[in-house]
Amino acid sequence: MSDCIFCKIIKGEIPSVKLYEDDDMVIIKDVAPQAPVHLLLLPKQHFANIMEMTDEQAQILGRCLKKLSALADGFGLEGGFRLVSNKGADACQSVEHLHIHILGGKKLADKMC
Ligand code: DGP
Repeated sequence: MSDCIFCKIIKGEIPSVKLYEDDDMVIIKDVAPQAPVHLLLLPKQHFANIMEMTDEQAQILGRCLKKLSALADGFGLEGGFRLVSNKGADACQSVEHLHIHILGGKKLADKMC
């Protein structure tokens, strides 16, 4: 999508710290980290959130999460991590391209909100 900031990051039109890339996704560092390790998993296909996800995109996302499980230790997440995907105004979603926050690198708060 031409005006989507994450599509531009995926295409390399906006710089980012890219830690991983394959045919399905990129994993980058979040520009405003909220934990010692704060990464974003960006599926390469543009869809705004899980409500807009097709069955095929759901399969791709499943592959991405499976791959993440193999990569996590290499990202400094040996102690565990939290996955968050904000959807809509109440969740304060600010970028309308589905993304999974990957948070860790310390003991996280035991309450989500
Ligand atoms: P959300 O609120 O779930 O839509 O989070 C969007 C996240 O994206 C937020 O943590 C900041 C991050 N972000 C926004 N713009 C950029 C950018 O240009 N580069 C990087 N690396 N992260 C960005």
